[in-house]
Amino acid sequence: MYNSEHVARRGALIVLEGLDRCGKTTQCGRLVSFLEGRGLPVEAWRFPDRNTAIGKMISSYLMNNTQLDDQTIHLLFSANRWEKRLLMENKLRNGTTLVVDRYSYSGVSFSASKGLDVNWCKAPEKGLIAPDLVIYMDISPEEAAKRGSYGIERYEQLDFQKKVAHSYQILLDTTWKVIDASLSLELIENQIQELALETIESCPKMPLSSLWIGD
Ligand code: Z5A
Ligand code: MG
Repeated sequence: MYNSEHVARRGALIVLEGLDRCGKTTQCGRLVSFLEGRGLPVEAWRFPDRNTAIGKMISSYLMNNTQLDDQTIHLLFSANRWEKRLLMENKLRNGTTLVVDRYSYSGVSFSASKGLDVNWCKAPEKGLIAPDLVIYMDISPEEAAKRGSYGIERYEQLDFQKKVAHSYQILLDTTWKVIDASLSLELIENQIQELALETIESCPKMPLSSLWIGD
């Protein structure tokens, strides 16, 4: 027989966002290791998830091997999140915290930077699970570009990254936690750990909610 003490606490949905090379993947890895070290159930996730059939189409597009119009690739990125929504929900409800490298905000920012309407871009994201914590790793496009030459993937160009930086500012709201991503790895890591622990502690009191419903 379960009583309330035995009901699993839900996990937190923690999302890291920011420009190319701001350090998202590095910090997601460090945060997951830190939380595992504390004995907390946690998994590292990333979007796009290039392992699915849709993810493979996205990957091919990013590597400039296939051409798609802007609307089509936008909807594929969104579908790539939708195909994972139920699994995410189950994991969160079972108490696993998910640390996610890019989410819907990347989807809208990148597509809006190509000139698509922001509200059109948001529409297919509505109803995905709303994050409990969005950390925006703030760095100028010029500073990020100094972190080694850009690779061969689409979007890895300074001019485009400047537009993406502008698009993120349109989405940014007061719930986001903005971190100076030009600081040292350790200083950033400490701030992220603190924010994550606070969120994991407080989020079980809040029900899971949906992204951008009512916008
Ligand atoms: N995209 C989209 O259009 N629509 C969508 O819905 C989604 C994505 C989800 C693939 O993303 C592309 O898809 C992406 C957006 C678009 N295109 N772009 N640009 P991705 O996530 O696969 O991209 P990535 O290859 O992982 O790169 P990244 O995410 O842009 O980089 P990062 O993860 O932020 O940075 P990092 O790999 O952790 O670090 C970069 C380098 O900087 C590395 O050498 C680190 O050692 C160094 N680094 C990190 N932190 C620091 C600090 N604090 N100081 C100094 N050096 C540092
Ligand atoms: Mg990355």
